[in-house]
Amino acid sequence: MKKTVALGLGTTLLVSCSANTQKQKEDKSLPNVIIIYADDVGYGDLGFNGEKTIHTPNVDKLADSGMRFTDAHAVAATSTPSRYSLLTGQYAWRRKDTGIATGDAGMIIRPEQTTMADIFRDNGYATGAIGKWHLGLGDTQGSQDWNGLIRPGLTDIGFDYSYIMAATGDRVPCVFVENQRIVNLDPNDPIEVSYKDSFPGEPLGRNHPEMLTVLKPSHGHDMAIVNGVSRIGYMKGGKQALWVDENIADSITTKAVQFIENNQDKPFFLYFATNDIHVPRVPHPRFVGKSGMGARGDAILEFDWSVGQVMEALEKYGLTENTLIILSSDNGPVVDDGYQDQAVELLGDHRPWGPFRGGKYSSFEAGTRVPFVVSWPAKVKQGVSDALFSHIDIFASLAKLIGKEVPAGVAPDSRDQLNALLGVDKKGRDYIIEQAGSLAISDKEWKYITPSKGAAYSKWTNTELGNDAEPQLYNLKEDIGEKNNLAAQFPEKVEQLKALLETEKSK
Ligand code: NG6
Ligand code: CA
Repeated sequence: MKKTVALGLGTTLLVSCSANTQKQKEDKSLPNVIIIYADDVGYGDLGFNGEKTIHTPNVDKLADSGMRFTDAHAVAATSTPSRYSLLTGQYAWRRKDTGIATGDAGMIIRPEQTTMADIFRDNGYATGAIGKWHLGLGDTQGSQDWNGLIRPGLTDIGFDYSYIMAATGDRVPCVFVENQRIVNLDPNDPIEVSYKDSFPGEPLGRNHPEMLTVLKPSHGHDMAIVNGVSRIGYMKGGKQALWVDENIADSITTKAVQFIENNQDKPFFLYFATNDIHVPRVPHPRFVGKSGMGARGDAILEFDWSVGQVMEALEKYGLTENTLIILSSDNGPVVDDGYQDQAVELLGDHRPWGPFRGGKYSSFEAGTRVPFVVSWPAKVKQGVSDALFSHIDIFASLAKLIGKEVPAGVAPDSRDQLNALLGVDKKGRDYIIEQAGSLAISDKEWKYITPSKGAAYSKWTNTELGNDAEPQLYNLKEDIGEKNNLAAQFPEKVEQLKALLETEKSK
């Protein structure tokens, strides 16, 4: 953007740098913003939360440099609804189509919606999304042109640059998509993707266990075979474009570092969503065996390495001081999520869920209470905050930070909690809503989980899902492990939280 500055004596000077670059240099309140969004990393999976069982020096250094939160929550206990809510500021449960997405889902966030990235872009920031996407691409399920420009795509929802995995590591297509085109695709070997029908002649995990030389499923994941690992969904062709699982962290981290390098002179917003530690966990050989905990622990070390690379890049370009980093996870932890990777056998004393009950998929606390760090050396003090915080508020808080008014109707559920985010207000929200099999609401002291007909326990993932046909009420102050259901003893508290939730639902 060129800006004409009027000088005295009628002279005009053409200033070739963007207005915001200048603004940033003068005004330290306009920082770069990076959201490092881990996948399935639990509250207890990182060293800074007191876990002595795993060594995460880079993440711990980041936590030491800023504010560590003890009561911060992803919006949901699985990926798609959490990510949808984070980027749009709307609770995913307001929409029916925000459950765990297939790899050929259409764009769940529609171009006409205003995302967090739009807010940054409209304010002169360079914006990028790198890593796991899992929010659909193209218009409708199965209609994408995987061999051409995939539209609509991330540029339609605020991201200037994108280098993404369409869904998850365990879902086809197993390729990177850069600026809406599959990377390294040979036009003579077009790619086909389906979540309905298998492709004749293509071997499937369920029929060819002998081809599963890298990982075998423990449940599900018995369709397309890519790199000796069977996945969810069917695909054919595109051989040259297939990612190498061992190199995913390297590939996306390299792109994140490049993005920082390319945009070092202007304010940028980077959504860096790691593949670690989601299944299939196939870390690079340099991490294999290093945690003593098998692939899951090694993937945590790989995540830590990625964080270290980002921090190093900021240091190198002199951006550490004025870059705000939010590090968190999309949902709580799971140990066996569908592959025989020895995560269960080698877990030892490690407690991915920390002191909380449940895990990924669960209405109990470990479903959404996730690691959360905010580092911004120029503004955020070092310390610990017990503020009640939800990812739903990151949208409005960051908009406030960069001085951008959120237009009416945009991010309807997101509230300005900037002071909590920056560690100044140690109280945070009055209440948060957590989404898993059913909705739960917590005012920090009390938590109410709405009755649900869902299973109480998943034997596949060995998770207590938190579902119960009866209302559940826990006192988190005295019973952090949610062991004693006090609903019968405190009916008025149940009624109060239930009414609050109903009011939110009717909005
Ligand atoms: C489940 C998958 C699990 C994981 C999850 C989504 C099976 C048996 N399990 O359906 O492996 O992919 O979906 O995880 O297929 S998330 O973190 O992206 O929400
Ligand atoms: Ca996840």
